[in-house]
Amino acid sequence: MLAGCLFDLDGVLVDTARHHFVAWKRLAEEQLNVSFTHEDNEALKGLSRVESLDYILSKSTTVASAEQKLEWMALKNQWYLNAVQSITPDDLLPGAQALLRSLQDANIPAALGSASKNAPMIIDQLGIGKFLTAIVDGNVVTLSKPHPAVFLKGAELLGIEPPRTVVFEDAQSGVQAAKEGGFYCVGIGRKEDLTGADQVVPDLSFITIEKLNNWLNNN
Ligand code: B16
Ligand code: MG
Repeated sequence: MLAGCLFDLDGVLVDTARHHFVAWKRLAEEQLNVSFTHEDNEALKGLSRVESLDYILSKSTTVASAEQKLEWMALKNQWYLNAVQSITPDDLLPGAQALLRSLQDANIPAALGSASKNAPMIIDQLGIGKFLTAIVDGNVVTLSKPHPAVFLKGAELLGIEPPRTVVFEDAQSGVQAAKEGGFYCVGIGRKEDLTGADQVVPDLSFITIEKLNNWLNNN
């Protein structure tokens, strides 16, 4: 039986990826004079802020001091925060609210497992804090995906075991983290982008508790 669920934030519950994209692209082009494509953005999904900046720097010849890197990260984050301040519950991705509600009604605990340091603010704006027993984010865990720390901490806080816990992830690094931690992983997106996921669905509207139990029982 399903013990609990761990949700990635960006790309699973809400689409903030496009705002990360616009802000990183602006930083890359305006400050570092390098291009930033949709493929680059795909590679950054699930990575921490500093890992994302390091990825962009690796495309340029710029050698940056630690101080300069902090300045660029603050600048990118300010642009990102300006963009996400208008997020409301209407921005929840398909099926997110219904699944969170049905888990709560069935007394199955849910937690957040995100790399984002902005997660608490976004959760507040989405109005879904009431459905989450724990929030594990980039402020709580420093080892980022594909390390399983963020999900292991979530399971620990919920008091549940990985094999009967389902992780929902949209990033390859997140799928790797989930499988490394021994979780059942449902990928959100396209099969070809999510190697190693136990199942892949387009969004959370394809998920019911009954379906999760069937998958776990046949695993
Ligand atoms: P922040 P997730 C991740 O969120 C994003 O996928 C990734 O693109 C971003 O760089 C990372 O959070 C850090 O975000 O700059 O807000 O701390 O997918 O793990 O929910
Ligand atoms: Mg994500």
